[in-house]
Amino acid sequence: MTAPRLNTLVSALIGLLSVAAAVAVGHLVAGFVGLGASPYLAVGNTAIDLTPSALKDFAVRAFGTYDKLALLLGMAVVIAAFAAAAGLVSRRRPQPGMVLVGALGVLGVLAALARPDLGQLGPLAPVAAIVAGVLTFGWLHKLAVRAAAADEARAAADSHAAGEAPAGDGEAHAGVPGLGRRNAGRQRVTGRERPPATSGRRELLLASAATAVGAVVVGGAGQLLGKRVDVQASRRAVGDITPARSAPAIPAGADFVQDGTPSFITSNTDFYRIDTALVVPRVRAEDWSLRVHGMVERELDLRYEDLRGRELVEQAVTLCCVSNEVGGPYISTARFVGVPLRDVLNEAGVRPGADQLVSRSVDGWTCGTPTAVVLEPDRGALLALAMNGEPLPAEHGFPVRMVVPGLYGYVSATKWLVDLELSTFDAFDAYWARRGWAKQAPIKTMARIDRPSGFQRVPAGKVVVAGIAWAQHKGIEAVEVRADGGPWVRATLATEVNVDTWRMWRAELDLRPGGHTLEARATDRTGHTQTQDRAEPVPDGATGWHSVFFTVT
Ligand SMILES: Nc1nc2c(c(=O)[nH]1)N[C@H]1C(S)=C(S)[C@@H](COP(=O)(O)O)O[C@H]1N2
Ligand SMILES: [Mo]
Repeated sequence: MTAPRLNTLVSALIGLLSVAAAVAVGHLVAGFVGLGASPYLAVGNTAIDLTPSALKDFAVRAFGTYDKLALLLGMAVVIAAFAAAAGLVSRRRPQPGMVLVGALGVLGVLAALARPDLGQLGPLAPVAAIVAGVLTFGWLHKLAVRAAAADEARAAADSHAAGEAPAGDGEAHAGVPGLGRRNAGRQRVTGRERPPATSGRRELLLASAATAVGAVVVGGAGQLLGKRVDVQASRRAVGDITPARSAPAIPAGADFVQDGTPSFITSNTDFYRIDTALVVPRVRAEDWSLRVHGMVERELDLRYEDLRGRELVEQAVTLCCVSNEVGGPYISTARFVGVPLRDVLNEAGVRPGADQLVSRSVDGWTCGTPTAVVLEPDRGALLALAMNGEPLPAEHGFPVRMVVPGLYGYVSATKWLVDLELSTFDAFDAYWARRGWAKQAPIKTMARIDRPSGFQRVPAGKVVVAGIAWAQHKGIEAVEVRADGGPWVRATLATEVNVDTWRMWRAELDLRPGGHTLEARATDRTGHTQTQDRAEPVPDGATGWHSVFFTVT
């Protein structure tokens, strides 16, 4: 007797459930060896690293800081489709589906091997996933075939008995629509020779439900285990980090919030976040250490308490991301507390020629900063421990990150920092340099219009225009605005806090009812006025004047 053909719903479901079991078991094992080893997350992280910059820019543009959620959901859809397909090509024999499910798991193994932060145990998680996925597939498939065969036998028995038994509903289908192969006609009341009506289906249904529930429980357990490294407890244990030298209080008049600018200090929850980490790295302060090595006189190995015991300084700094379009949102300001990075490098003794400081995060991300900039006495480069009066939030690099005023984040602001290597620009390309971004990336002088917003309708009369401007480490000299290509009007600048932070501005314009295009441009303290020429963020930051179209009614 040939094996029965499973119906589409059952076969697709077998594929989906086995992949769910695989992902869950992978996640459970990852709970022990590091959540990044979870096949789903490892594949996602590797996808991030392999994604061409252009696509990544698109993702950031389209989804903003939800780009990671978009990736995870997109992957879920693709994997689910693949899983269903694996089931559908196995309507008679389980082997094709088992091979496909195994192949999917191999992707996880490759991804785990490619992750720099997982160590040797990393591939265990996807290997366990493969075993779970393939076994589940074989098991469910066997049960489904048995159920379908029982159905067929029953149908045969029914047609055999047709005409003898009175028509009736019996326990037909047992409330399990779609499971097993549907019989052509209505079920008939059973004859003595008939095989047990629904035991095959019931077994399959139970097994499927058990697999689904098991996947949720097992996956959830992995998630809990993975988070047993309690970063929040470590942050609480760290407590208050008080600087020996506090930054001056932010003066009144440092922003024009009432006119539509952001507040001068960005709260930690509102602070923009950009990084390649799909799971926020979890490093406890008590486990943390920083190795300083490479072209140095003496290697250093610093613990968190070593840094904490030093003279800590506090500075307000505006960070911004090179991937900002003109007028973009990835810019924020915080008060950072930390150790002057210059002091640490001087203790290690930088050898001549080491023009690049390579910093590395616990998840393997790398960043190259000009050594000369970090060593400038008044640059204010920091190994930061705290942000706005609390230990760094996990998303912003707890326990220690770099902050270098005046340079875009990708060449200066390494989060979850664990390694500093003195090297050269010739010898090493950091993460984004390898992907076509410039090795040198000082922040470009820029103005952004925050109010009115694009296509806003504002009442006639004096129109208040407000925004931000930045030229970190140079300082803003002037901001000008104009409407419809008319004469430039000098904006009023808010109180300056320091040259490393943004500067708010406002102006009032008399505008007739109708549509208007506003433009703004900033001039920094070196006398440089930002260029009108439009350039994309790649390779070293967007240029051009921000413009906003709006309507006066
Ligand atoms: N470990 C790590 N650090 C990183 C990154 C990253 O991907 N990984 N991204 C950098 C980039 S591109 C920017 S703009 C800043 C953003 O810092 P924030 O998320 O605290 O705002 O972090 C930098 N530090
Ligand atoms: Mo960035």
